[in-house]
Amino acid sequence: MLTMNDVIREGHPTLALRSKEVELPLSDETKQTLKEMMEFLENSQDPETCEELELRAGVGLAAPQINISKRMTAILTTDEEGEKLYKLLLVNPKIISHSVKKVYIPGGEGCLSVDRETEGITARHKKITVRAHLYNPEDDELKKVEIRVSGYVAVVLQHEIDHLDGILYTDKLNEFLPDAEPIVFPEPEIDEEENQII
Ligand code: UDB
Ligand code: ZN
Repeated sequence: MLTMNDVIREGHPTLALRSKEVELPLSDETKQTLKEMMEFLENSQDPETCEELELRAGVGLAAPQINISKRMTAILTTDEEGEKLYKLLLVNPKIISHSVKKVYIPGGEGCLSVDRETEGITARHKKITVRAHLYNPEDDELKKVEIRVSGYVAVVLQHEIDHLDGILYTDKLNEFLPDAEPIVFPEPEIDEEENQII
């Protein structure tokens, strides 16, 4: 099981390398790593496991962050509306096209591999199309996919693909981004009667 002890931090040389393409078919060891990466994100988002293992609630993890310099990443997040779930294990992902429009997360990004507070925002393409191999641990199938995402999910994916290229968000901090728009996270609607989120 992966914990925060397995996550290497800013300054570790592996984080600055361009990771290597994963050879296909996937080895059993690589499949195991991919499963563990997703399990880490699931554990980190489970309030009890998160507290017990002292994890940070993660939405994405790239293999180089656990010191494996291979082009693969796990994503576990919803879109900014909280409507669609993205649970993806991607191998050799590549951005094949992107919008001209840019976005940023208003509060700045953060990273499981960065332990300090940072100031500034990071420009990302608003929409991207990614070609990759998608691994499904349930049926042990690997299939070619083209994934088109926008907004928050596109930001997460670009953050992870940057890790595969040895780039941290701290390499791309800006005070202002006049040509980019902030991503809007909708306020959760509160039901006055029950005091519950609809
Ligand atoms: C994260 N998590 O996992 F809006 F429920 C960040 C950390 C660094 C703060 C743990 C995160 O943004 N969680 C989150 C955000 C929400 C709602 C919610 C949980 N990453 C992944 C990472 O470091 N991958 O390498 C940082 C993100 C910042 C922007 C994209 C990835
Ligand atoms: Zn990161």
